[in-house]
Amino acid sequence: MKLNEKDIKEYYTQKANFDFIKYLFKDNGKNSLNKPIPHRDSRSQRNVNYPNRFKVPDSLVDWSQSFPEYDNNIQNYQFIANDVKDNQLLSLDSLNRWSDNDNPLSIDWSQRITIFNGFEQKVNDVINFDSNGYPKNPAGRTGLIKNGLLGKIGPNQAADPLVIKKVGDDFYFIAIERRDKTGWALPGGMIDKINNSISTTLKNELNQEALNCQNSDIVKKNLDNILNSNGKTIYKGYVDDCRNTDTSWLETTVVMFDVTNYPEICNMKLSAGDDAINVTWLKVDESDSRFNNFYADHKNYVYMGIKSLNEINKPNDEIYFHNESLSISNTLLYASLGFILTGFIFYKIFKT
Ligand code: RP5
Repeated sequence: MKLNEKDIKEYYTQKANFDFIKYLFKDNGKNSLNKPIPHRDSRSQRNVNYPNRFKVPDSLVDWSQSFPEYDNNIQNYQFIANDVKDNQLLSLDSLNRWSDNDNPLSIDWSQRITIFNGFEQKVNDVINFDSNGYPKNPAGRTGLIKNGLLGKIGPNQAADPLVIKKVGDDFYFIAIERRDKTGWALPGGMIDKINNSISTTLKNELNQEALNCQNSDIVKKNLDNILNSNGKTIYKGYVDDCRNTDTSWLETTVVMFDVTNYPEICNMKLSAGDDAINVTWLKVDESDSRFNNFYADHKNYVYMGIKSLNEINKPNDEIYFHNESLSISNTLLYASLGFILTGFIFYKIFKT
């Protein structure tokens, strides 16, 4: 099944995410709406290690828009980071090899997955390819081609844990400051030969980036129990990551762990390690620049998590509104029936 560009665009602009931001916040979303322009970070210079990208105006992100100047110049905007080139020298079966050879024709795309509409699909079923055999970024043009800093051609799968707690009316979650100087983010990581599933990636990344310290055995055991049983998948799909290119991009699975009712987890020691230089319980607060400039689409995932928690503990006002609107429609229905019946009686009386 091939999906057309319009379907893909509709899905990846994640319109629904913005609607619930409006629903959640009193500012009607004006300040919370961190990405009014889809696919913004993927066209940015947020990653300082990236060369300049070819400028792509908002209106020409979509592949369906003709952009001859882009087509004529984009081959001059190639980038493969040295880390990737070095890794490409390792043997393909080495445990430390995470990169593809720079030859898309050597890849069996029916064995690679992309997350589309929240489901895993074969890349060759839903992704379009360019004339050189490279898969085309489903969210559109980025101003750069080849791997950049990413290992895989096409989708690169990651996983992100959202460990969240409610304190009074406020929400806090575990956030890390990324070592690559791109800001604060969820403590996620790539699924690779070592982190070879979503669940091991979630556990390993959380442990390495945020819990790089001694916690008591009881805390570790409780955390393990939560990570093993209490997760809720809140998002699966494309990530607007500043490392994306036209031919390599990130996709993630975000799993939420609500630890509000586990005081020992809420109070456990956090300590940054691995790819993180800082870690904290970050408050969901737009006036905090760490949260306001949160990495990639991660802020949206936090809001999606809160929305899902609010739905579980929803106050009755929505239900009340629903009943009220139901009773209005019932009133209208009964009034119209009454009107038709009266008309019918008059008709019968006057006819006789
Ligand atoms: C993001 O990059 C994903 O959501 C995940 O958080 C992260 C994975 O990359 P590394 O942190 O391993 O660099 O797009």
